[in-house]
Amino acid sequence: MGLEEEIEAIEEEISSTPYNKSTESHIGRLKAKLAEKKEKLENQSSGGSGDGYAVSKTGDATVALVGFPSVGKSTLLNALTNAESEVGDYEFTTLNVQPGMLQYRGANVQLMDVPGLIEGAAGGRGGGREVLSVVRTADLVLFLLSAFEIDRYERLWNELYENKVRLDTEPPDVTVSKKGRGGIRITSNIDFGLSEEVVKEVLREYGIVNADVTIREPIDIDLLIDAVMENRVYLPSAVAVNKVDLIDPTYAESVREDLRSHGLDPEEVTFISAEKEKGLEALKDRLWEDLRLIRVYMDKPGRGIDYEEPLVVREGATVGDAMEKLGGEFEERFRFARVSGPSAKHDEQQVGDEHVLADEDVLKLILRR
Ligand SMILES: Nc1nc2c(ncn2[C@@H]2O[C@H](COP(=O)(O)OP(=O)(O)O)[C@@H](O)[C@H]2O)c(=O)[nH]1
Ligand SMILES: [Mg+2]
Repeated sequence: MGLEEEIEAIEEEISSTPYNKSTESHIGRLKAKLAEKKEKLENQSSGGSGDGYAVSKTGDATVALVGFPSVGKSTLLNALTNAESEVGDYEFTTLNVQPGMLQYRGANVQLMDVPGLIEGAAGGRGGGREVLSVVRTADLVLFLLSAFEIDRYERLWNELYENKVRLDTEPPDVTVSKKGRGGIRITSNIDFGLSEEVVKEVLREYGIVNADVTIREPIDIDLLIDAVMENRVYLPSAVAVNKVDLIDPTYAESVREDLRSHGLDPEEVTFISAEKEKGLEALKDRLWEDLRLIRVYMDKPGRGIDYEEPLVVREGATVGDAMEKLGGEFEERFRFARVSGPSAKHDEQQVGDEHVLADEDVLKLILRR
């Protein structure tokens, strides 16, 4: 039996086995085995070369633009960035990854237009694997949907899930520290929803026989597998609905209904027309928010405050992080900093490198000579 048949057989067995306390361990083992086999299949079909799609990450953040062919990805990229992406009336106009740089509030946000993510992409068909590898390295996934095909959201989401991209969720709060001996010891203050036997079965399936396992939140088998496997990526996502210029006002409510029926809140979605350049400011704003970027204006000795080209860092960044982004030498010569603006108690507050910055702070570094 080939790998693909083995995978199918396991999938079949899982779906035909009723889930209850007595079958839980068995299903746990099957799911672990399935994840393992899929991994193996992927490594086989990747063939090692991985050519052509290595678009390097540059700028302050990267957004992967994900959508079916012809939803308007190239049109949007052209409207938002300096890239020239081919726009076509037919499917598959974008065959390669197209990067473009969006300048917004002094930040450089790299937008990646990736070829249509089609069903089966996670299995390696249609260049989907390369698409997915680009997505995995992004800081945010932007789903682009056509107003007329909202239902495709689920298929896109599933492709990403299959490729171990977990959206809008934190890693499961489970730690597994492998040990030399002592068997598997499970510690938890809560009823985490699985029997200890299942946890052990799943771990054993991955060759873990000695470990301290701490479970701090309710989990299921899939989350447990996520916790054990180290190759899951956790990304935020946003949704834009394109081609709204074609929507008749009377049809708008049915689009909102469509969104709700696919688990999307219409209030959280950005409605745009890439072609008519409508809604693009709201979209940029949305990306900015979701990427959690903040601007820090540097007060440079002798040159004053640079409001033109802010240092762009992530929310939660400290003075130390800012220095790291500026480049090495500052950290070594750092004495203290003076901060004015939203994060400061008063103007020119003296702070150390642990101080957490906020959007539109003014930062002056006081360095040793
Ligand atoms: N009416 C309308 N057409 C659009 C819009 N955005 C894209 N299109 C058209 O949809 C087709 C496919 O667009 P394209 O950007 O190539 O889609 P891609 O395959 O996702 O890159 C082209 O004919 C575009 O002109 C829009 O907002 N409104
Ligand atoms: Mg295109």
